[in-house]
Amino acid sequence: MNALLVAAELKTRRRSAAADSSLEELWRLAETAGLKPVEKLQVRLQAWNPATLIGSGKVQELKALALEKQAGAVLFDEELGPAQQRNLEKELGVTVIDRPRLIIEIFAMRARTREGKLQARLARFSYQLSRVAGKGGGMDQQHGAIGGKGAGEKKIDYDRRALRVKITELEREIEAIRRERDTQRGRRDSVPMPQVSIVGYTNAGKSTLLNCLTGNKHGIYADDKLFATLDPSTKRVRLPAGGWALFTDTVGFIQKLPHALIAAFRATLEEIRYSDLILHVHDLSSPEARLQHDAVKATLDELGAQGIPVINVFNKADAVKDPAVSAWAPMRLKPLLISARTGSGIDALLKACERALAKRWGDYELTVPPGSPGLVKEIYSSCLVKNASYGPAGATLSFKATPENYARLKKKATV
Ligand SMILES: Nc1nc2c(ncn2[C@@H]2O[C@H](COP(=O)(O)OP(=O)(O)OP(=O)(O)O)[C@@H](O)[C@H]2O)c(=O)[nH]1
Ligand SMILES: [Mg+2]
Repeated sequence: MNALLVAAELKTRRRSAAADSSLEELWRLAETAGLKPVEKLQVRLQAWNPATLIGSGKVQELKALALEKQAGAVLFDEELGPAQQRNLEKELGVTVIDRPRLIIEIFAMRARTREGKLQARLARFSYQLSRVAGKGGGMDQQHGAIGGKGAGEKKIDYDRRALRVKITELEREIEAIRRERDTQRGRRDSVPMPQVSIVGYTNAGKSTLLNCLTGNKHGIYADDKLFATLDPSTKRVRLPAGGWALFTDTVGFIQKLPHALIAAFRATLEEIRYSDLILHVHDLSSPEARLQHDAVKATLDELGAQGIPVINVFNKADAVKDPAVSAWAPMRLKPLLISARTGSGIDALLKACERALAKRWGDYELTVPPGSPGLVKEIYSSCLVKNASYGPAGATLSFKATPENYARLKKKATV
C-alpha cells in the first residue's frame, strides 16, 4: 500500500535537523511495516490545529496528493490525539497512522517468541487505553440528560473496562513467563559468569556484533531493517585470558520510543539492569549518531541502568573513510572503534570488557583436593586463572573472580 509521510512543526521554531532525521526514519519504519512510502512532506504551521493538527488548507492539499499518488495511508511523525486521528481519516478518506502506533504495529509484526508477542499485544492495548482514557478534549461524548450518561460516554466506559481486563490478563501471563526466567537466572547464577548487555540504537549492528563475538556469522538474525531483533538472545563468549562471559543482544531503541512499548517490554529490558557491563553500540556511519546516542542514553536512564559501567563501542568503522574525522565519536565517551563486519577492533573490545569486568573481581587462591577435576574445570570456565600449581594436596589455583563466585567455589572445595 502506498503511503504519504507527514511531519509538522511550528514556524516559530527553528527548522531542526532532528525533525528531518525523524521523518527520514519514519520512511524506514514505513518500509519495515510493509508499506510503500511514496512522498514525504514537511509542513510548517503558524499554530497547531486542535481538530486536525494541520490547517484545513493543508488537509485539502494532502487529500489531493493522496489521490494523485494513490496512497492508502497517511503517516504522521507526530503523535495524534484520538479525535485528530479520526477527523483526519474522515477528511482524507484514507487510513491515518501516527508514529507511536506504527512502531507498536511493527513490534507486533516482528515478535517471534511467546513473551515478545504478549508484550507487543500489551503495548497495543495500553496505547489504545491511553487514547480512550483521554479526558474530554474533542472526544465524541454525546451528553444525555443531566445527571445521566450519554451513549458515547457509556461506550467509552465499556471500552476502557474491556481494555483494562485484557491488559491485566496479559500482564499476568507475562509475569508468569518472567518468574520462570527469574528461576532460570537463579540457575544461571549458580555458575556466575559475568553478564554483558549489548544495547544501542536500532540497526547499529548489535546482533552482528554478537555473531562476530561468538564466531558464528549466521548465529542470530541480523538485517538492515529497523527492529530486526525483538527477542533477546544470550551467548557465551570467551575472554582473552580464558574466562567466559554471557553477552546478551536485545531489542534496539529509537527516538520517541512509545512509552507503552517501554512499559510493555520492561520485563525484557530490565535484564539490562542486572548486567555487570553495558556495551553501548553506535553506528559510526550514521549522520545521526549523536541524536541516536542521546536517545539511547535517555532510555537507559529511564530503565534505571545508570550505575552500570558502559563501554561506548562505535561500529561500522569500515563504512566511513576516515573514522577519526568523518564521524561523531567524542573523546569523552572513550570511543572504541570496531567493525563487526570485518572483525577489526574486536580483540581490543574483548580486552576492554575483561578489564571493566575485572574491576568487580578480586584476587583469590584456592586449593582443590585431588580427585575433583570437575571443580578445576569450573574454575577455569568461570574465573580468570592466573596461575596453577599441582602438589600432593591438590591443585592450587590463583585467579580473579567475583566475590560471590569465589564464596561458592570455596564451599565446593571444602566439602
Ligand atoms: N558496513 C558495516 N555494516 C554493518 C556492520 N555491523 C552491522 N552492519 C550492518 O548493519 C545492519 C544492521 O545490523 P544488525 O546487527 O541487524 O543491527 P542491530 O543493532 O541488531 O539492529 P536491530 O536488531 O534492528 O535493532 C545489517 O545490514 C548489518 O549487516 C559493520 O561493522 N559494518
Ligand atoms: Mg538486532
